[in-house]
Amino acid sequence: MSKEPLLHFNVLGDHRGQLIALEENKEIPFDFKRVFYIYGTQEGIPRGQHAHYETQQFLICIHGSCKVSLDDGKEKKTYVLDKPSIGLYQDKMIWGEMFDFSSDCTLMVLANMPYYEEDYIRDYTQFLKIVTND
Ligand code: T46
Repeated sequence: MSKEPLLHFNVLGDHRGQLIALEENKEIPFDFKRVFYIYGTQEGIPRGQHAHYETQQFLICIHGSCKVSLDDGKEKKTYVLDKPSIGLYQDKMIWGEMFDFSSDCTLMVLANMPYYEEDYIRDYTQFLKIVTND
């Protein structure tokens, strides 16, 4: 993985509490066209387990915690998302898996494209073939 994907946001806090603002092409490194969030993930169940041809994603755990592994076909790294002040960039053609969800976890995802199932690579062997030009 070339660039550090884990980003720490500026927290605008005062005596009332905290606020984090995310803008396209500033804190989030792309224009976003879609927001979705997953929650209520059952214990021991992983999610994701796919890559995208073109979709870039930015993952923020806005409540609770989870882990995310990012794999470019050569190297796999795991990140802990356990506060709303950090976010993880998942570039296109990076295999992502989300796991170890706390029962109260809400994982919000910003994406640069609308949802297209055709953009998903859900087979790891196929993913490896593509990234290694095999
Ligand atoms: C990711 C993790 C965190 C839609 O209709 N629209 C959407 O925008 C999305 C993301 C999904 N769907 C449908 C497709 C499936 O019928 O919702 C169903 C569940 O999707 P999926 O099995 O891909 O869910 P997860 O939790 O394994 O993965 C999702 C995202 O797909 C993925 O990109 O990063 O959440």
